Amino acid sequence: MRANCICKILGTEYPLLQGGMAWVANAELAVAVSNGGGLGIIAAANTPPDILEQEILKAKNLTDRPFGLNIMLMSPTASDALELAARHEVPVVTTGAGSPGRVLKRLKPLGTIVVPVVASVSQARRVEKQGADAVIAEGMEAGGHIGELTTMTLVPQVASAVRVPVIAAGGIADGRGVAAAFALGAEGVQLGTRFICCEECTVHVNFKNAVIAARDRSTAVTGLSTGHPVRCLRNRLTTAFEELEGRGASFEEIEKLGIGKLRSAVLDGDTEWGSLMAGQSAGMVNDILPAAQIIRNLFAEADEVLSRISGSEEGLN
Ligand code: TUI
Repeated sequence: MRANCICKILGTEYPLLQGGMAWVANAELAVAVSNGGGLGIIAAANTPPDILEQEILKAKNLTDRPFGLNIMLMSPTASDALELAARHEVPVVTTGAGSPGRVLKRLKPLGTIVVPVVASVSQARRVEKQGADAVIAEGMEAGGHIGELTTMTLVPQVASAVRVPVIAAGGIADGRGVAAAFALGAEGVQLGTRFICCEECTVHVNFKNAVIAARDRSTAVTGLSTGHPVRCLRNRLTTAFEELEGRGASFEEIEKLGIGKLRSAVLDGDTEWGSLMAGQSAGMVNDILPAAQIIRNLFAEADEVLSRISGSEEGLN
């Protein structure tokens, strides 16, 4: 697969971004992905501004290549992250979990590339009007906070609705997924779960092993009743959520159960009660490799797939 317009927009070798995973996507991971030819991303999430600033400076020190910052718009620290992106001239900003109007207003005049995650056609249309450089259409196969539509249905509908380039996310972990995303009209891909299992990712080894052990039906979506659906690997925490939601517990009681659980999964390796946010593609992740090798393999395999299905002597008919 050749460099394309996404590579030009992002300044990368491959049309690939790493997902902005809260607690997981730190400078180490972002640098590994950027040095491997993709766009590494630091997740601002709820990180205190002084610590986030150190991560940005660390990434600047460790790579000459572009990297990005993901701003989670529901976070109380989103405004601080926005100001840090402006002050440190972070080349690319992705946004998630909300409407990125103020991010676009603040950063577009500075020349920052802004790429919002969208979960519907109407959100894609709106951010295009507001000046987004591209959109990431994320299907509900993804891990963490998700929308309703699948990648298979969302990506082509978004691609038909907007003129800006579309990047597909959700459910992609190998070259077959990359090829499929391009077939659906995407010009780039974003992967999160696959990069949890790269050598440079600093999450607790128990979390990595849980992703590797995951099979096709190992994830569950909780929080549908509170309007905050989140996909995680099944464990005692997701069972407890299901039990609370099943008996119609209050919003507060359900939300309270999740507090601090992502941190305990990522830092302490608590696979029983921690929030193991991961996508359905966990079932396809079977090894831990350097980020650069993951990226090379993805695009080599995508090329093989595309030539197999387009160039075979039998053809498709
Ligand atoms: O944001 C994500 N995934 C996330 S954020 C996160 S942090 C968290 N921690 C604890 C509990 C809950 C979350 C974990 N995973 N993905 C991007 C994404 N954005 N998915 C869906 C959306 C989205 C939703 C609504 C994008 C735009 C949107 O717009 C609303 C509006 O008003 O337009």
